[in-house]
Amino acid sequence: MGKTIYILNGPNLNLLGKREPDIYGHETLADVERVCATVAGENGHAVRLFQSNHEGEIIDSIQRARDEAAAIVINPAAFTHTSVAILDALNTFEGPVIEVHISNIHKREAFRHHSYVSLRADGVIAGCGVEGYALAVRRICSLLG
Ligand code: DHK
Repeated sequence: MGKTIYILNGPNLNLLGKREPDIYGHETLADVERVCATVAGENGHAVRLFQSNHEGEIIDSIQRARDEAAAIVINPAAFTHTSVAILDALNTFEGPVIEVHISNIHKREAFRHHSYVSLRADGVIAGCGVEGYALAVRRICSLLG
């Protein structure tokens, strides 16, 4: 039976396509949603994409995922490097979690090299542009079977 995959996005990703396109590219979050839905659909699953600039709202969506989703793809954006609360929320979720970064955070400033979320993530994709989301959904689909 088809399952739901949550695609969660942190601060400033609502500006994807307009924000620092040299780093984050020209595609928008709507493009990300479309590609993720296609990959999930090919495997009989569905996606729900959510973005917030507010840490608490991301935590609320992770808690909702406990009831509504079989897996999570998350780009926590800047909260990657700061949020123990998002890590704690992800630790309450039982399904697979893949962490995505559009840019290669390891090639950037030192403060971006550490990720709290990686302590929970089953896989991490960085530096593949927005294509990283599709790769993450593909991986989730093979984990879900
Ligand atoms: C997005 C952000 O907004 C940054 O704060 C992260 C991440 C990197 C990305 O590459 O998708 O450091």
